[in-house]
Amino acid sequence: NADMRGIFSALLVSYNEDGSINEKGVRQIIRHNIDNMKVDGLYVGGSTGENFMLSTEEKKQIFEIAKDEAKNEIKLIAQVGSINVYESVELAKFATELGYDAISAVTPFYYKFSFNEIKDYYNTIIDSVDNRLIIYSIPFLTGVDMSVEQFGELFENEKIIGVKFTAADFYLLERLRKAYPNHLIYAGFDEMMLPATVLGVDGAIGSTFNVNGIRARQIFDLAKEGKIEEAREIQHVTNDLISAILSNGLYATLKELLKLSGVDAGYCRKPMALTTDAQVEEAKNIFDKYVK
Ligand code: HMN
Repeated sequence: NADMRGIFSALLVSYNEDGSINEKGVRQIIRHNIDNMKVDGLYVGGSTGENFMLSTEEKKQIFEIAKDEAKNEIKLIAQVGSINVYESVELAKFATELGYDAISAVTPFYYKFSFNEIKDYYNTIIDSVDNRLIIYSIPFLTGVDMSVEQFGELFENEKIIGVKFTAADFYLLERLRKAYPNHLIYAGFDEMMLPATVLGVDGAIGSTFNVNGIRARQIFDLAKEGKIEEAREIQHVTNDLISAILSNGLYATLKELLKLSGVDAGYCRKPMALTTDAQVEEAKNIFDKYVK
């Protein structure tokens, strides 16, 4: 599974003002990631794609556009998780047939599912396809925390090859790294990429790589080479950028920054709000300072 290491952008999706998918814009975002951000792959259908607000047909359409645009230039991961596990299975089959390199699924959320139910969910999804699965763990949004042993139980299924670890728990990250040296671990918080890389992650999946992919790779590579001070300087600049983005509204600001790079990144999808004039203005300042 070493082919899946590296820097993956969590793909932003361009929506029109009425919430429909702007296909041309999505293609431009993908090209920007490949040509300018030089990413190794894309994580399609994640939080960043505003995926949990979409219909099954829309999710499929985005998987199709991404594969059609990226072809085999980079690696593609399809996030198919949903609390409707039958939808997840349908999407996993769809993405596998399209040729996606791996499937990922968020831990099922909203209801307080037991660990056995979570395990059944993952096995149901991945056993329905000839593919590999990456667990998407993001406790701050899902409320689902899993222990080292529970990850181990999920990893008993050989098709479950890793985890996207979107948490600030570096103790758990270190324990997972030690316990499962052959599984893939992706850092999920871009602002904590340096410490995660020092602890030995195999790659990173992040929203801000859509605009900051070059610095992200520098942090990753320098940290792997043990050049910690240089990596830290770039993490500092990166985090000035990320703090500014977070205070101005994450996805809206990322889209404005893309627009300033000539990419038609569109709007966010309801119930997320349309961007205000003040946000647009602030995005210009952020762009001039950190992105241009
Ligand atoms: C996804 O599912 O789209 C992303 O992989 C999620 C990714 O971990 C991002 N998390 C969220 O947006 C909740 C991060 O890139 C995050 O946006 C970034 O670190 C800024 O906090």
